[in-house]
Amino acid sequence: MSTVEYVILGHQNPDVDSIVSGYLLEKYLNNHGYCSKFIIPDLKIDNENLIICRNYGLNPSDYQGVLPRDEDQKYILVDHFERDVPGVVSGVIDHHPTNQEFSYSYYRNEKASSTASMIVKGKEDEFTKDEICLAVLATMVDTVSFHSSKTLPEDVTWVKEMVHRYQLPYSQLYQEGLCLTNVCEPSDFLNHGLKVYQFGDKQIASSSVLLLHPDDYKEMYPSVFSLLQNYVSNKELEMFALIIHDMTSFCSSVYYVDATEVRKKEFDHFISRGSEVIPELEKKLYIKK
Ligand SMILES: [Mn+2]
Repeated sequence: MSTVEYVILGHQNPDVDSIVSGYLLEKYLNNHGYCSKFIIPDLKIDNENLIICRNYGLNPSDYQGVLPRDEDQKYILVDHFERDVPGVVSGVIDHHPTNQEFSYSYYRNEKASSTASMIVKGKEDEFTKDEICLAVLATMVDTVSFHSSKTLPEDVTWVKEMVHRYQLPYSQLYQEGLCLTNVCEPSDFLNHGLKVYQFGDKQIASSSVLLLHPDDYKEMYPSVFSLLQNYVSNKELEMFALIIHDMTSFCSSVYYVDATEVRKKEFDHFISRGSEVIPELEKKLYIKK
């Protein structure tokens, strides 16, 4: 039997917010008398996310491990609200509001700039300066330094307050938040920020890249699209959404790829995958059914 009361999980292919949230929630719960353990079951953690976390004193590799096999094991999901686990999901802390209803014992899913800020905000005194810096870092990265439409004004105010109170290196954190993608080959477009979403019996996948000048990569696009179409067929997906953010104009393009065609849609702002692209696709999938 497992001795851990709660296993904390970030989403698959965890980003900075998932990693930081898992780490901070473990600390918080254990300081409050629970026995919780943050585990990253992914065999591989995205290199950019590894580097950025390590630069701020958190080594994600320390949390990689195998999930307990106990079918009574309780799980808390951070930064996502749904997941197949070898036990029971009993809690969720997330910032991807959905209309779906769940029967988890604890469910908190609200509009927020990051899950990490939800965990820390209002409880700052329970965290160290370094931990607060990590929560600010996760917020900068998740909102692309406040350029994402999911940025909440009150979270900008909160970050400014934390920077002031704890003398955090704001311009450095701002740069980190822009997270330009290092694209060298077509597969980088497929793999960067790759996430798979399950809606009923249908699956869609999505990736996103952040480029200073997307037009510089135009020659690579035909091979990128054929790669994505192969991926859609092989994985039997309904759709793949490739999101390209232009980090000069802060506009985005989405390429909707299915087995037969590629459609492009341009947006006049920096779109959020979690609160714009995916919900729109989810609606379409349900209408189709
Ligand atoms: Mn997040």
